[in-house]
Amino acid sequence: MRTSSSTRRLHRAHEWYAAGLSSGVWEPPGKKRRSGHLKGVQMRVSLRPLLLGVVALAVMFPSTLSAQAGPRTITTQELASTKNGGNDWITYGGALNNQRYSSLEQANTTNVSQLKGVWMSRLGSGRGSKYRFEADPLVVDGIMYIPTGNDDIFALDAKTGRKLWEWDSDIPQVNDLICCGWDNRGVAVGDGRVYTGLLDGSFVALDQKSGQLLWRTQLEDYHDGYSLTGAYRYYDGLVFTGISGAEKGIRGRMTALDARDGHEVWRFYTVPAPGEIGGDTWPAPTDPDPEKVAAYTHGGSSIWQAPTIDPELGMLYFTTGNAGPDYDGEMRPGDNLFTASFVALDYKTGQYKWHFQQVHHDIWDFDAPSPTVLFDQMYNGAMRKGIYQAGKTGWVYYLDRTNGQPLIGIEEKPVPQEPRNATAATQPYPIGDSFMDQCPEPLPQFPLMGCIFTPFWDVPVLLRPTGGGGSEWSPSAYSPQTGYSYVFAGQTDNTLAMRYLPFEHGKTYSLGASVPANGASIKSTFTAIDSRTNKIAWQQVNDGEQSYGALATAGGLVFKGQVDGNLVAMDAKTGTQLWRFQTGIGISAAPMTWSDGKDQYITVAVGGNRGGLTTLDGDEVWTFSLNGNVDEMAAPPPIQTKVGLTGAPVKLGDKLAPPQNVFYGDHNFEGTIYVEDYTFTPPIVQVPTGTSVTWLNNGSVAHTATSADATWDTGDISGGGGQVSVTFSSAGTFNYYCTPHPWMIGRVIVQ
Ligand SMILES: [Cu+2]
Repeated sequence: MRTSSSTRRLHRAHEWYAAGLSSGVWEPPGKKRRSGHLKGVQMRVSLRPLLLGVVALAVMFPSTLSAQAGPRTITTQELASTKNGGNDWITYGGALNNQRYSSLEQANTTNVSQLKGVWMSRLGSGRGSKYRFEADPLVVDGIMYIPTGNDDIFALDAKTGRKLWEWDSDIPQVNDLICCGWDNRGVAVGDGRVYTGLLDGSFVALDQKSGQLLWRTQLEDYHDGYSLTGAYRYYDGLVFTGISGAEKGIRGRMTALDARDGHEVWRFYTVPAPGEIGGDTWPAPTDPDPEKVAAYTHGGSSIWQAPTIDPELGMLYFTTGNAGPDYDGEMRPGDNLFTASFVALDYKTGQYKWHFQQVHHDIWDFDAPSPTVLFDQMYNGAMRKGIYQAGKTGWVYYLDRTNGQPLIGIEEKPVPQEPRNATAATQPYPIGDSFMDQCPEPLPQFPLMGCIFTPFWDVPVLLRPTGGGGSEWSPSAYSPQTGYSYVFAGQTDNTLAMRYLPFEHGKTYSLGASVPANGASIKSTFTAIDSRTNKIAWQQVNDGEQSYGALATAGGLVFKGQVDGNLVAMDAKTGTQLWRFQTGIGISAAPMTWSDGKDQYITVAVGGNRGGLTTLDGDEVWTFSLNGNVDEMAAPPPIQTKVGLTGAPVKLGDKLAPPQNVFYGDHNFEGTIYVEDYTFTPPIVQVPTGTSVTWLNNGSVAHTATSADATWDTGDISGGGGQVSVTFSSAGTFNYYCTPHPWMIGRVIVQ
């Protein structure tokens, strides 16, 4: 039985800002009411009658009539016949094909410059640096369903942002086994229920009308490293979910649950056992090394996304994450199916249909987290059923979804070898253009560098792309109007080296080391790739981290939310920017669009935790239309455009969190800063006045820790275990560097 956390509820307040409130009267996020949600909202409205515009007046008589009559039930027939978003947005990505394409065209290239905010609603959930706000909402008959990074589910009146119900997940707040931020990328609806996976490894169904919990199925125990961080799909009486945790020693799978009661109907392991299809791409059971024999049991292959479904072919499609352990291939010689792969299954039975592996024996964290997209296109005079996915490699892979064969051509080519990391002899190279530059810019501290598929072992190699580059989980959009795929990429350099860690149950199982490439530029691309040729139609190169999610419309537009807080609209044919709106907090979610039958609306979740020099807490949902009258907000602090010192300081006793733990596993900071060639770990520490801080040099050459204000200097600390301590007797913030290697930087905050 669930118990409600009353303490946390006290801090939860649904805040709401009506149309007509200009940015001048917008209240800062810190001001929270402690009254009940609905009461607070109604009070706010009645206190501000003069500020309310025409649209806001509708809020005083909330349009809950549809809710009282019961929300419309999404049926399998409607899902099967929906090819793109229309008045409603009934499933993740707008349709089972995940195209993120809407037939709405009221907002178009001629008038999009007039778009303005209609409402902004603060959900009072999922605020804080550990969370991400990455979901696009569903809209059914004017009711919006959206999850937050804490897996709390909200139903909002889509025209006003007013809350109709909230389901509080009450997931455990102490869970350091979630890989990449607390998030939920989108719920599913169908048969009168709302479905979602939770970070604690369970899956739930709620009553679509009331938000009441109907059933809960525990897929796995989160203490074992499993979490559900994806988006979810309902179809034909089944709900489909992947599972994450490849960095924590899990074995990935796709699971189908019965939508009525949550019992498991089938499961498909994305890491096959010996004797199963693909089982021979992992070490054999006869291998003399027991660690290798066991490799498949924690072989990773997370599924980060909602699958796509072709109702006519009866197939379900998804792509998979990296092999476990990341970066260390010596424990798992072989191609390691079905990691970093497309997989097609019979959706009713989970039976294997076909697969296509993007990266053999991945050692670079080149998993495939962006969602698959189904589309139809002419090739050589014939209409073909296609599927594509934008990879972390920086290529789009266009395949025939009936059989997994390339539509344009993908060549296996020999790649550089590193026998100690058991590298694959060849890798697939799609014919056409990559949507990013696949080679790093030189940095003085890294004599070893290389373009895509360059291997590494014990010495850090500067690489592009790596795990954060190419297309991240960011959903692309596909426009049948242009035939273009709109894809995102991080164009950032990173370093990789292998560091062995044995598998330990319930611990980080990611054996690479990543030395910060201080001074490297952080750039990203947004590219229209022509699905007929896999060539670039147009491309933008931007400063800062990649954005997360696109929307294409029949109005000839492409929308994207940016980490700098802007929602932008572009001409889908040319990429010309036609409209921009500053929401005030970074955006890490895909926009979507819907209509009340009269006006077209654009909605986006604004979460803000990415790409900024400071942590921006966000829990806002913004909705726009041509009739809106809410103005832009002030811009947030500038986004980071160079790799350097960022993030929260590590205090005495704190665990070294990723990426600081890449060399040192699950160590705590106890006053010792580890020096390597060429990095300080942790880079930013905070200690009380009077603390003695020790620099321990595990590198091979001498380094120093030299205060930038010349108040202290360790002098040379010899490699191979030399150490020097400095006692900080007065408060201050000390930036320091290594004299012979000035790109090595750190900070000591004394309080
Ligand atoms: Cu140095």
